[in-house]
Amino acid sequence: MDDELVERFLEDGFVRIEGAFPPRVAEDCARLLWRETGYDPEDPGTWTEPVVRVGGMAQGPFAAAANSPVLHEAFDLLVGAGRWEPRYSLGTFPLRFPHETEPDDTGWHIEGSYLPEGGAHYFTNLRSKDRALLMLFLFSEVTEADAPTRVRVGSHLDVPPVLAPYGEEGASFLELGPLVDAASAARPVAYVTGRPGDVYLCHPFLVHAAQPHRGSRPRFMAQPPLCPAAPYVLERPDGDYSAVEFAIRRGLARESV
Ligand SMILES: O=C(O)CCC(=O)C(=O)O
Repeated sequence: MDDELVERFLEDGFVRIEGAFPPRVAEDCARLLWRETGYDPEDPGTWTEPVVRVGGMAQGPFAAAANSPVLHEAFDLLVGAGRWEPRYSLGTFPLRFPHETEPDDTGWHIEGSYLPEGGAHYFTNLRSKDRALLMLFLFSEVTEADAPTRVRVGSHLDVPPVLAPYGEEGASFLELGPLVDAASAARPVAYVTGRPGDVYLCHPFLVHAAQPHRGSRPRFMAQPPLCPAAPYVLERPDGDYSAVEFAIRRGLARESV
């Protein structure tokens, strides 16, 4: 099972952990998130914006969601034991509401991970500085009708050659967006669907995009990073690469498939 999870992650760039945290915890989180929106869950007339972005949330249920034994085990498998930082808050939350208005944040991209000194936008570099994983936590039932995040399957392998020329300095997610979009355009698309309590663990370079919500049920999700305890290393004399590092090397054709 562990080998299968790692293989799927290497190939697809993500794995879905079903029931990664209890549905009761997801319900508690959703209740706290509704409170942040100021909207009435029972009255769609109050859902005035297509997207409400909620920042960090550190109440107990969010810390519980991020620290289940099954998630910790998966972090060890994908990032390496002792190489990630536990997190006790979650965020940000792009909460999507059924709406006629087109949201302005549906482009294909990878996440920015760190703010360079004096910079205005988040950057990413080939070592994925400051981001061990991209994680997608579901707090509502998400079907294809509920504006699931779109992901390009295997696109994490297209991104290392795009990042390599930028070296250690990296580039902003704004600059990288069109480049990673073009590099991964031929990949098949999958949808981040599932039940409250499911978590998708994604390679930091997985190309993904939001979409407008034309359904009826608000979609509640968090997309926090897992932060590294030690920087990723792409040349290890002992060959002890994590799955994330191994995939970056594979994208650079330093590892055979
Ligand atoms: O809301 C979504 O489905 C994805 C949002 C996203 O990728 C982002 O805000 O960076």
